[in-house]
Amino acid sequence: MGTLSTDEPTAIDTHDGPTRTAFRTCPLCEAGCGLEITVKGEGPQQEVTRIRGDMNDVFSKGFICPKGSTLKQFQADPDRLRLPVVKRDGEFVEVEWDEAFATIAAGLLPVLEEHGRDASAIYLGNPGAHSIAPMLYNRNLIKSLGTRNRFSASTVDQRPKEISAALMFGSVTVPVPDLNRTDHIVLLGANPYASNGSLCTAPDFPGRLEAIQARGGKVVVVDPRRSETALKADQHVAIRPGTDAHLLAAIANVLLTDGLADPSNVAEHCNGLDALPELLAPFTPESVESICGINADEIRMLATELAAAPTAAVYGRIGTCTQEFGTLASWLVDIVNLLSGNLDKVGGAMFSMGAVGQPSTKGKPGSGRGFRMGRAVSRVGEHPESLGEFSVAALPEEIETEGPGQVKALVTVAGNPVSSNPNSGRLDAALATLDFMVSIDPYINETTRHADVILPPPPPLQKSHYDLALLNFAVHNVANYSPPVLPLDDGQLSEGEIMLRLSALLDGAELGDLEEAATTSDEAAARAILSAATRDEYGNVHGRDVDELFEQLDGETGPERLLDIMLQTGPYGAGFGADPDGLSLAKLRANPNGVDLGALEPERIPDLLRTPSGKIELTPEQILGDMPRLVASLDRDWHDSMVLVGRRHVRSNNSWMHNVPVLMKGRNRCTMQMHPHDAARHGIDDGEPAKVTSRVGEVIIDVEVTDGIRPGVVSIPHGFGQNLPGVRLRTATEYRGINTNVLTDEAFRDELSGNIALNGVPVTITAA
Ligand SMILES: Nc1nc2c(c(=O)[nH]1)N[C@H]1C(S)=C(S)[C@@H](COP(=O)(O)OP(=O)(O)OC[C@H]3O[C@@H](n4cnc5c(=O)[nH]c(N)nc54)[C@H](O)[C@@H]3O)O[C@H]1N2
Ligand SMILES: Nc1nc2c(c(=O)[nH]1)N[C@H]1C(S)=C(S)[C@@H](COP(=O)(O)OP(=O)(O)OC[C@H]3O[C@@H](n4cnc5c(=O)[nH]c(N)nc54)[C@H](O)[C@@H]3O)O[C@H]1N2
Ligand code: SF4
Ligand SMILES: [Mo]
Repeated sequence: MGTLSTDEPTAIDTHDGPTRTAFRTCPLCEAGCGLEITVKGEGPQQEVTRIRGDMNDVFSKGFICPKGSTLKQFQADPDRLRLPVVKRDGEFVEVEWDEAFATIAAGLLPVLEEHGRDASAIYLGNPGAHSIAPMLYNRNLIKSLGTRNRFSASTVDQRPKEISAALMFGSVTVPVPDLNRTDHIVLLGANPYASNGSLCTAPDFPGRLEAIQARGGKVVVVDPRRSETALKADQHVAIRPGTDAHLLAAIANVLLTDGLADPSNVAEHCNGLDALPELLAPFTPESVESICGINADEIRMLATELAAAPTAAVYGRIGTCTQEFGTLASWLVDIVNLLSGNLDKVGGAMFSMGAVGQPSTKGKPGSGRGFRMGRAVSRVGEHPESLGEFSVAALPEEIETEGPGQVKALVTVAGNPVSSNPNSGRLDAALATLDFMVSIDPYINETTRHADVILPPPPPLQKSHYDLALLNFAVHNVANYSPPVLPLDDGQLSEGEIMLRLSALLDGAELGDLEEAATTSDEAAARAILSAATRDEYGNVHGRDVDELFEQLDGETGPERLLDIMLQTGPYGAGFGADPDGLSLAKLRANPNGVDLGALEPERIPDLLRTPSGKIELTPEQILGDMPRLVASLDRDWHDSMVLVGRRHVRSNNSWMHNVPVLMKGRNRCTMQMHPHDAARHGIDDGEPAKVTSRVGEVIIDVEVTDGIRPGVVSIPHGFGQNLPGVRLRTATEYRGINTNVLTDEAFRDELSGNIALNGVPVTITAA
């Protein structure tokens, strides 16, 4: 464990002067950069005058991207909702909080009473993973709503990786590339120069890649596009979309058949090692080369170099997840890391240890109940559940299809599924038919325009922050808490309070009692976490009295109280006095630039395993069950259609930062990239519009002709196309963009996980 400073903060200068400096982790992407924020004035007159990278942040050390400083613009955005809005005669009207909750009680509760709880659905979006209140209180809301129809952005994102990791290791414990120490990295389907990384928390990911090169290592990028990251890499492998599983299976096969595999460091903790050669035998470099569009010698070389490098890590992200063979590709990333001798080793694929703990740090080390999925199926399409949710593929049909359990009411929290989910035209139409919809969201956008009530959370500068989820994927162990930079406005509710009051309403509390009921359920949440901790025989407060511990939490309430408990009972925790040097919220408050908890530790296996066998399951039955699909695809004609993939830009963040003028300046970024050969074949010139058609939809978009994309592939970024009736985003709606998810298809998905294949979508293109 690293050093814990107990010095009083010197930089947070909240005393009487007119200018002070505050520190806050940026919540916009997974990098979690530290921001240094200058605030002028006092009381309600306070104003943020400057935001820059925090040079003293223990993790980001001053790094910041163009989005980080725009928290100020977000705060000031006149389109951002300050008060709830309710729809009256088709128009949104601003109301006080009490009236908003009364409107929900009058509109939502009767629907639930008449049709039952399963006539509702909930959709949880991405910013909820970057915001402390949804992280802590989404579960209350889910429980209070009491519906089986639970959805989130995870099934248009990382669900395949969560499943493959949980099947192998027994809980959602995802290895991350040891960026800081590796000699060789292969990135598949990730463009950290734009995204700043994902399922791998690493502020200044680009700088960390350049440092690998500077120390004589090699960076290889596997991507159908010559992305910003590919441009800087030592080698770019322009793979055909959707064929990463084929490539990785062939690499694993070469490691096995050429005697290059050396999993000795973890072999004794593995089940299924012996089965791998036969399972992977169909995937030779020769059998996959024309499918992947990568020649067999290059595939062999990728394998040889992985084996030969002193340390190496393979990292797969969104391109490997949101595709047809997402779970197999995700599984094979870890198989290749393991076979090349790099799993759980310094410089290889390692495991983070977040300070709030995770399933792999709780309970008995070395084994557990393991992971189960498919315990329920959705009503209409019989989509299997995973991690308590159904695939978003099921959402539109659950709303459209009559019968008992038809979804008639929807709650969204930090989500914009009309923008982010597949076949968005269908979902958009379905949402218009709902009896009632509530959104916790700061904007009236593509999705929330269908809501009857929108409850706006305070903006980031007015709320506290701790990356509960993302620090479990960090390339260096750190902990960092940020208090709100600015106080709440008069009468404004915190996001936690909004969520708890909505839960209380759903639990049957009277309108006049919501505040008190919220307080009670927040206390119950704190006691529940304490109680679980005292029951953990291997934890640091085992056997202690919940009341005694609860008394010690004096002073903190809400998310802070829950966070304090999690920190104190976590792997570095103070344990309510058990270890005076350990972590607590007080310690984090005293260290506004974060606490360094040290480099990732090797040899976490077998302790972190939570499989019933106490082994890494290399060939779980679900994976074996999905392999025939991959084998069958070897005989498919992969050349018969143009396919669509996505991309991200550093100045854009999914669907919801397009209202920040400073980020939207410059040339149109919502273009379709197309190779010159394809453009010529289709008779389309650079800058001209093209009509793109898929099974489910059609768009017209400007073409950007570039040799930076594989022939046969076109790329359109997601998150654009705000220009719909009723949307109140003045900058975004003026932008020349379209929603690519009009084209993506809920029927085209990774069958095992239900994750949508947003990449590799067959499309037809004509000049428009
Ligand atoms: N074609 C294509 N589609 C994609 C992707 C792709 O690569 N290609 N990527 C997918 C991925 S990885 C993801 S994660 C999803 C994202 O999908 P979603 O999570 O559905 O959508 P976002 O665009 O992130 O929209 C977030 C919403 O949260 C609101 N919001 C912002 N901050 C807060 C806050 O602090 N609290 C609350 N309550 N609300 C807030 C915003 O106003 C917005 O309405 O999109 C997916 N869709
Ligand atoms: N600036 C910015 N940063 C973001 C976001 C954002 O919208 N903007 N979103 C955040 C979110 S929610 C997420 S999940 C992360 C995602 O972070 P990343 O995983 O890094 O996602 P992208 O930047 O979209 O890069 C994905 C790359 O995969 C390639 N690709 C597409 N299909 C395939 C395929 O079949 N195989 C392979 N090998 N490659 C393929 C694309 O060409 C693209 O270059 O980014 C986060 N950070
Ligand atoms: S990379 Fe940019 S958006 Fe992401 S956390 Fe850092 S400053 Fe924020
Ligand atoms: Mo995402």
